Amino acid sequence: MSRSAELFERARAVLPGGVNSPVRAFRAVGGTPFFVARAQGARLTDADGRTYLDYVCAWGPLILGHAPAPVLRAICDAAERGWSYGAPCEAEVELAEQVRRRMPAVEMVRFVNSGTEATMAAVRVARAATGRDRILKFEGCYHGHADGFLVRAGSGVATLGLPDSPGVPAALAALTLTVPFNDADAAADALRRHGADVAAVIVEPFVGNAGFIAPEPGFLAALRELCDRHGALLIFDEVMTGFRVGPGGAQQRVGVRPDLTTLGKIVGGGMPVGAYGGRADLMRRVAPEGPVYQAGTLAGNPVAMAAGLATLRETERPGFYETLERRTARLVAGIGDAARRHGVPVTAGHAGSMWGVFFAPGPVRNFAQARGTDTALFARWHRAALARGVFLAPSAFEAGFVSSAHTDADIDFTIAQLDAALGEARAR
Ligand code: KE4
Repeated sequence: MSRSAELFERARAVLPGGVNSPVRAFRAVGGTPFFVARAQGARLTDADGRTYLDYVCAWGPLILGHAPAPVLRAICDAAERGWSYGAPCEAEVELAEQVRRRMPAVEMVRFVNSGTEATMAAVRVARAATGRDRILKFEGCYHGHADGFLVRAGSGVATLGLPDSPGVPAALAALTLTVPFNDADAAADALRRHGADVAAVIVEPFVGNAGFIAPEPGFLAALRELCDRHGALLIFDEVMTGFRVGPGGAQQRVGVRPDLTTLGKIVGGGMPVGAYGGRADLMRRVAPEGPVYQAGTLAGNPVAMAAGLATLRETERPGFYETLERRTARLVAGIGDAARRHGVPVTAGHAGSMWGVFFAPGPVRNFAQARGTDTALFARWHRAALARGVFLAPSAFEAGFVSSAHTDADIDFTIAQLDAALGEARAR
């Protein structure tokens, strides 16, 4: 028995499913998850000494790859000054100023410990500001595991094929309206019927939790216009896209200004950080300046702030995003070419260094179409890729990522391995 298998057996005795987050259990792709012993750059090494080129990148935070020297140094320097103060420190202010500089729509920001906390709090602010209770989300979008969002959600909810989640009161779920992504007419119709009660429309501007699905031209601008027409607030959930699809996130890439933005992942450089922010008039409602309560023992943690600051600083190097986007485009094109050579229908796309592959002729413009793709082939491809040393997200309903640690040689190697893996997967 491998060391990972031994660890997984031990883990399942004390951790539900043997993991601390469902998607890590490989339920959708089969096989036993490997346990990581160490990680460096673009590679993970498991407990049995096997190494993998990593395209999960901790589900998005590691845009610089694993343990980049500047971030490691910042973490160590910060930790030597103590690692939890329970009182404000300069790093919190610095990171907030960096976020505002990169995303001018985020006039004020509050740091929390996860993307889930960020979206929970952003919706609370929207409900307080509008006096309304309903929210509108899009099928297949995942905004964390707060009750109101576990309605036709993506990511692990979709991966495990869960209809929604037990434990969410029907009365609460009823406050969440859902319509298909990329369907502005459906959103308009929902707001025509319920607009007077809708506090906010929350959207992943580029979907990464139903697989990768890009917004069609005009879709996000239409949501902006609909929110203005119905007095609802527009929340861009940029936990995944923030600082990933471009220096200023999706809102800069598509030129649509949300009222509130949620962040996570990259903003903490892989340490536990989430953030919500936006219009100052809305954020000034947050305690202690206003009455909307939200708090957190470890919020603004100095080591996490240092990791976020060092990460954002590295992404400002000349050509950083251009190089990432070029390598990602090459990877996605290589996968598409391989699939066509194998006679496998494929729909592949990317935005910046966030990418995804569906085995279907396409287009895949929403979650229903994503669910109609060949997820069984994806699962076989995942396993064959893993055996060849390439770690893809263990679900067709997740996105992939490229980091600045992935070299052109890594991309070439990956294309060759994924080509062979697809040939094997198709043959089965
Ligand atoms: P966290 O609470 O996991 O930090 O963030 C929730 C969240 C909110 N919004 C978006 C757009 C997200 O992608 C996420 C979390 N993403 C998943 C990956 N699909 C996290 C991975 C996991 O659940 O283990």
